[in-house]
Amino acid sequence: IAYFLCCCHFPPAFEKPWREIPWGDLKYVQHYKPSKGSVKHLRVMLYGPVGSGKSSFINSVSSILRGRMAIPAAVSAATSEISFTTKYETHKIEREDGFYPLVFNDIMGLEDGTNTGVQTEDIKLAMMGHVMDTYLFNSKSPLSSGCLGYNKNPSADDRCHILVCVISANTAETKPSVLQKMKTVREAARDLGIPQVCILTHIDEACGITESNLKNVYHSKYIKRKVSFCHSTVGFPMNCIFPVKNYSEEHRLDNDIDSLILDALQSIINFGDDFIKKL
Ligand SMILES: Nc1nc2c(ncn2[C@@H]2O[C@H](COP(=O)(O)OP(=O)(O)O)[C@@H](O)[C@H]2O)c(=O)[nH]1
Ligand SMILES: [Mg+2]
Repeated sequence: IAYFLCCCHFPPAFEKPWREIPWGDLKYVQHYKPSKGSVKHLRVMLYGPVGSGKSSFINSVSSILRGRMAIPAAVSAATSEISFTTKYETHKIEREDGFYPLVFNDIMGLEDGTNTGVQTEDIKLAMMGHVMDTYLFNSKSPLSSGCLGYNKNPSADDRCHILVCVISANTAETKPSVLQKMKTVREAARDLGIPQVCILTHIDEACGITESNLKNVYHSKYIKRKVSFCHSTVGFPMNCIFPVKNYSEEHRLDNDIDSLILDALQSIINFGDDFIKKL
């Protein structure tokens, strides 16, 4: 159906890709160390609407780095409207000698309405490192100083070093109230000087020629339109928006899936590390 839609509305493909097809570098990610010795790990915070693929992105990165499928973060059913992740949890990725110096926080999805989903106030506190690991977000009342789960003196490791907005290329449109919440989160990050990138997920489901061959991603006019949309509506520079396909139903690793994710991850690490240098 996606292919049909793509084809009906406009010719689906550019002859020349509009961006070079990346060959993400696994070694770069595997050998990364925060450039400041006092910082144990680079902390990546993911936010975005429910079902956009935040947990799947963490799982995908984990699988790629471990060289096999891994399921550390619970993935919700595709149709779920209510967010599944309510706990503020740091996801670490194992390696032979311990853990990678790269950790992820998947905050509860941003939902429609004011009393559902995680409150943007809580997201700000989390970015500053004030939310303790395993804290259960309460969608009715934000965390405040003095509460259990409030970290009064966050270390450089507790802070978020890069914010990643996760958007699905396969949803018709994001509700205005959710867009508004996303804007608030971005503005808070901007005020804290935290760098930001955007990943555009579900590119397989969204576009037929990309689904049939992931190498077509930068040939697809449909995906380019989605990237331009993120640029104009959400305000990210074009070169900070990365189309990816998360692992969802595959049983084995795939080079093309890995490449796109590693390409995004390399920028996530570079920008995050720039922030660490300034701490
Ligand atoms: N086809 C496809 N499915 C995806 C992709 N990313 C996530 N999914 C699926 O979308 C659903 C929601 O993903 P999840 O990671 O739980 O979203 P979250 O709410 O943002 O954490 C799950 O069924 C995933 O398997 C993707 O890039 N392509
Ligand atoms: Mg999730």
